Amino acid sequence: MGYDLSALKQKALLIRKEILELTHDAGCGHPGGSLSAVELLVALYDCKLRHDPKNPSWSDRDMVIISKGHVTPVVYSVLANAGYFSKDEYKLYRKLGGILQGHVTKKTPGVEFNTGSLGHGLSAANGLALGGRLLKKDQKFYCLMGDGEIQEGSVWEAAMSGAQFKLDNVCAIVDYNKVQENGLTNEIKNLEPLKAKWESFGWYAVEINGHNFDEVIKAYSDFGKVNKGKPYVIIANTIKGKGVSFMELNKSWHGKAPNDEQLAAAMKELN
Ligand SMILES: Cc1ncc(C[n+]2csc(CCOP(=O)(O)OP(=O)(O)O)c2C)c(N)n1
Repeated sequence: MGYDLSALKQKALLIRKEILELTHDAGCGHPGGSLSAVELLVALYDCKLRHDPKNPSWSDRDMVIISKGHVTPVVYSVLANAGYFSKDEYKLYRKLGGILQGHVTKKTPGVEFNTGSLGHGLSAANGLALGGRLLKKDQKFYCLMGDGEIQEGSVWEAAMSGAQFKLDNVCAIVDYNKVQENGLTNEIKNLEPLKAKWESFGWYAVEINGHNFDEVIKAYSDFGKVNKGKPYVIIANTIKGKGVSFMELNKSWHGKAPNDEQLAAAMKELN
């Protein structure tokens, strides 16, 4: 899979700035878990996904389910930069009547499934993947989840189903940023040993640094090649709030917007 690393890094920087601007301008939103997922989504949309932003309902497209549906700043920025809709829509982010709601909905071109209530996306991805198989389509189905989210039992029911039905067209991505809404994930409900846990549920698991484009792209590139008969999970070690020092690993930036001064400080740091 050929790619231009410096262009990807530039894109990631732009997305980080837009995450901060979107939340600042709306006065609310979720910057922490958006900043941790930047490289995961940029690499997916730019290097791996079979999609057509001008024709979001193309019947042969790969599908991405954003199961951690609160991270709309990163999702909307990635989709707008891919060409799904105009950045003019940013003005109506989190406003009634706009297409960019606070949690992902199918009002937004490029969004496949409404979420916000955590723990449902993997089941949706499984169902879509079974449908794709029945229709004999060569589609792939991705599902982005948070580490706090996967403490939910419904995720592990879906994990069992994925293995039972041998859904090797499903790729789960765990944004393992170590922090959930109220504290450190492994202090609230320890996930370790996480890779072994997915493997014991019958998945092909890889663990990577989710901010390193080379590792992220290699993980996507291996999906579909190495996991015959098994669903595939990428456990991506990331940092909540990545790129803005005062937000990094700080639970208070889970769901809070930067004010004018904080935005200026964050932009200065990113620049
Ligand atoms: C079923 C459900 N319970 C609780 C919430 C409230 N909630 C929103 S985000 C969040 C924390 C999620 O943590 P994590 O999955 O680690 O997300 P990230 O750190 O990647 O933002 C919680 C508890 C919810 N949206 N859905």
